[in-house]
Parts: sequence; C-alpha cells; structure tokens
Amino acid sequence: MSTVTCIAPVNIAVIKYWGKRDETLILPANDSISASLDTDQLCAKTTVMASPNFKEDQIWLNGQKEDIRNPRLQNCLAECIMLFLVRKRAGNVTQIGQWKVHICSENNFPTAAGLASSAAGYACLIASLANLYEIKGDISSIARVGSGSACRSVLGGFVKWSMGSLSDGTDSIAKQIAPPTHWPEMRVLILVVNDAKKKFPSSVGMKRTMETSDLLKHRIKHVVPERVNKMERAIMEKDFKTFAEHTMKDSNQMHAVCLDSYPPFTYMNEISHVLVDLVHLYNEAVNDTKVAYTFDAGPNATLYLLEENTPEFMGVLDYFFPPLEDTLVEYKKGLPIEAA
Ligand code: 2P0
Repeated sequence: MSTVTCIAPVNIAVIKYWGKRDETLILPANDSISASLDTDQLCAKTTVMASPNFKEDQIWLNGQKEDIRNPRLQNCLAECIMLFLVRKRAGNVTQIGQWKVHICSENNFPTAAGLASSAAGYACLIASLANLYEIKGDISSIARVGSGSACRSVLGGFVKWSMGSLSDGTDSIAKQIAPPTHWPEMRVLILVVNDAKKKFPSSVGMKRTMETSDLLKHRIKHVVPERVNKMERAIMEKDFKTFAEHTMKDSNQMHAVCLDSYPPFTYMNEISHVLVDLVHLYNEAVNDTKVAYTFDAGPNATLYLLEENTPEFMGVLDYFFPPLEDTLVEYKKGLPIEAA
C-alpha cells in the first residue's frame, strides 16, 4: 500500500477566467491572475491510497462517498497514470500504476463560506496523485483538466494562468508571479452574502457567454491583455491603488458579460451591489483606494485590502452590516462613512 496526503489553497481571481475556447481540454479564452490564500486559513486536504487489495477506485468528499465515474475526475486519474507509465517506460515499472486508488478529500472551511471548493479540491487531488506516481514538473495542466481555476491553486502567492496558443493545451499552464512572502501586508475578507448553492453553474454560464456575448469578444481581445500586464506590474511594485482598480473593474466586466449573454444571467444580488457601493463610498470618503471588491460566480464578496486598513474597514462593515434588516435601512438613509 502507498499513501500520500497533500494540502492546496483556495484562490481568488483578480483577473477573471470566464469563457473557454476548448471545453474538453478546458482551455480558457483569456489569461487570468489570482492570489492563493494562506493554507492555514482555508485549504483542501486530500489523502490518496493505492493498494493491490482495492477492488475499485473510490472517492469521498467531506466524508460523503461520491461517484468516481465523474468524467473530469476520470480524465485527471487517466492523465496521471499515463504520465506515470510514460516516465517508467524505460525503467523498472512498479505495479502501482495498475493498483486501484481510494481518495479522501476535505475542506477546512465550511461549505457555507460560499467559496468554490473545486479549485482547491482538484489542485490537491492532482498534487497527491503526482506525489504518489512521482510525476515531476508542471502539474497545473493536469489540475486544469479537473477544473480550470484549479490550475492556479497548485501554486501559492500570486499566480498567472496563461491561456496559451497551442490546440493541445500544453502551454495553458499556471506560473507563480510572486511568492506569498512578496506582499505580506495583503489581506482578504470573504463576506458571505448567501451560502446557498449557486443556481447557475459557472461552466454553463461560461458556455452561454462564449456563444452569445459581443462584450466578451471585446473583453478578450481589447481589455484583458493590457489589464494582465498592468496587474502583473502592480503586484510586482506592490501598487495597491492600481491593483485595486483593475481588480474591481475586472469583476465588474465579468458580471457585465454575464448580463450581455443571451438570455442574460446574474450572480450578484442586492446585497452584493450594496457592498460595491459601500466600497466605492468608503474609498471616496478617505480620498484613496484602500479596499477592492471582487465577485465570482455567486453573490459573495471577496475584499482585498492592506493590513493597516483592515481594522477600520471592518468597523465600517460592522456598522453597516448588523442584522440584515437594519443594514438596508441604514444604507438607504445614506449615513456618512464618518459616522462609523
Ligand atoms: C475565476 N471562476 O477566474 C473565475 C471567476 C468563477 C468566476 O474559474 O468549468 O469552476 O471547471 O473550468 O474553474 C470558476 O470556474 O470552471 C471560475 P470550470 P471553474 O476564478
């Protein structure tokens, strides 16, 4: 029997992946950039066991047995075993590639956190399998086959997933832009607006956007390439103002292309929009850009801010977001930020 355990982080994109040019290989229509969160806060943990005594492959997610025949899961397993066999071709092939595996994966954050767990989950699975089968080199392209955004979770710090140009996807990989130690003052707040399961899976949304949105064509060609360069520079120079501006604009554009799809669909709700307004009002009130929001395929907000500004903004949130009823009343009264 052989056993491996790994952990992998949740990542939150600041330049969004939205749209695939190849649905089978999961090749994106644009580059994206994310930050991986500290694994001592939020992570997936996966143990993979391979044994000659196992009769079949099996998987448990957060203690629940799941269907191992999930096609994306099968693709990941097949890819790892194939790489293992290729690597061992000339050598003394062990039997491990033929053994069945049992996979146990769990998140250390509640499902209620409303975070997409598939990125950390697939990244962790691939890291564990790569370790088991002694696969060296890039593993982001294998994680990508499980879930696009998972390729960014195989690395820590700030990560860029290059869309690549090859039709086989071998150059569609993730690379670290900067390690976690590069910008230690950076903080992330995750605001759970609604913990219900999302009504419209992102893969379905992306497909519709690719097929119907004119704005997406403009975004892919004329917005993202320049924005990615600016974002990389902002990260390297620790320029929070530029980082924040492009993070917010890119989130806004991702949600705009959803609305530009036909039929249109939305992920943000009324509270999400209240949070957007609140961040802009706060930044205007302090005459600086101290907080940035970003929204994924759901109503929950992720805020990026620097450590020195975190206590004050948490005070603002506490003031405007006591129990929901009061929040909306206070917000609609338009109390000045200074009142916090
Ligand atoms: C991102 N999202 O860049 C974007 C922003 C959600 C909004 O990647 O179909 O679960 O498995 O490749 O990776 C969510 O999409 O989609 C996502 P698939 P995935 O983080």
